[in-house]
Amino acid sequence: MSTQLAPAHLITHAERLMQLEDQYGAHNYHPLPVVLTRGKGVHLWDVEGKRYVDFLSAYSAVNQGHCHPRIIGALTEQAQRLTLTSRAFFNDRLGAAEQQLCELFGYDKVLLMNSGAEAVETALKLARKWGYQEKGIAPNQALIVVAEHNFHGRTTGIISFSTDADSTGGFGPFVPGYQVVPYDDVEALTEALKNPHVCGFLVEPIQGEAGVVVPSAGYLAKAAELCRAHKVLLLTDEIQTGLGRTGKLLATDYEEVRGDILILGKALSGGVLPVSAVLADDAIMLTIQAGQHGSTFGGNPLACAVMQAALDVLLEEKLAENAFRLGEIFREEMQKVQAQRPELIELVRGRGLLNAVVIRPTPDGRTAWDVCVSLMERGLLAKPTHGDIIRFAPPLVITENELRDACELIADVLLAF
Ligand code: IF1
Repeated sequence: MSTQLAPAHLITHAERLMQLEDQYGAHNYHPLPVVLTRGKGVHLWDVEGKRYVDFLSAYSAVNQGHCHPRIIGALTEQAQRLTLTSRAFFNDRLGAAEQQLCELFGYDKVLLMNSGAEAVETALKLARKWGYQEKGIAPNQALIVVAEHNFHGRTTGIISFSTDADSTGGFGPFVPGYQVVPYDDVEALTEALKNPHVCGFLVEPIQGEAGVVVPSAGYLAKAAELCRAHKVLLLTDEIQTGLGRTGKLLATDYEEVRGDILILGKALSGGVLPVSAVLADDAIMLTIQAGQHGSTFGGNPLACAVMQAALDVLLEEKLAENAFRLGEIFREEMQKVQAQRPELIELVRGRGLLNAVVIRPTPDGRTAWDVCVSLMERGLLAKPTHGDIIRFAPPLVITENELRDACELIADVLLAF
């Protein structure tokens, strides 16, 4: 049943645009009431011309900043030449892009997909194929271990192992073959991996959606050691934590851990179009042969051109190093605020420029959402997750001055709360 749109002259342009989304768009999100029209670097502008500093970065897809000239240049140049051939034929962009990815991350091969969920699904299929062909697991008996409070995407296959009611409610029946263990729990993981049917352990090095949950030091290294000991593949989902976001090229670099299957997405294209990638060595990647997996747009020339530019920007502008340094300043500034308002701020956590502030509900019931509305009114965009957690993740191109100004703004809002 569609609601009548209010007469245009009675509402603002922004309200009209929000109404259109409400009337004609699915209600699968609850956006903050801001209508954006332009982005550049760390800044976004709304339709009234107000400027904001972006502290969400489209969930870490815009690490390189909005509309980076190098990436947009690559997009527009390639768009005039060739956008899509399908993999039925070769093209002059894919091989070089694959080489750049494999050499940068140190893997034999890469399989390019589009969305993060597609890359996760690809990684799961690879782990199972390897489990049957190389580990000798009986047909259709392969198990993949996952962590509680995981987030790996929204397909029915991936939500089959989600522990989040919103992600799973009403979408059954689910795909079998998964076992959930508590995150950051070595004993539980040790027990689970003893099962000879287990072919893989899929894990986020830092749990993003769960609220930027950083595991104990050594957890990832121990998990990798347990996987090796039990001939289980370690699948590292770096779709959100990778590509400089946590202050290293990959979040697993903090523990010198190398996933047997590395999953990338989001900032792989600098937020310009969907590009995702699954990297693995030959023994794993070659278990999939011609005709056994694919995607119409996977590895298209336009995506390859954009991805190569996005990676160049990441490395040449030293975005991981910037994230590492500025992340320390951010947490230090937020911890000062926490010291002044311990009754409001439960904790501050994160790595690099992937951080979260956990808010306690105020006596009058205000929550992280209300803090985000106040931040928006002051010109900073951030999004709450799970009610009481605010994720702060600006583009990695942010300068120290811009970061310090943002910390001041956030402190003002929190201290006034
Ligand atoms: C939403 C947040 C959620 C991801 C990890 C795979 C994917 C994601 C670690 C799938 C995607 C996005 C999806 C978006 C909100 C955002 C998100 F954590 F980043 F905030 F949901 F948890 N692995 N994360 O974070 O990639 O298919 O979306 O390209 O679905 O609401 P995708």
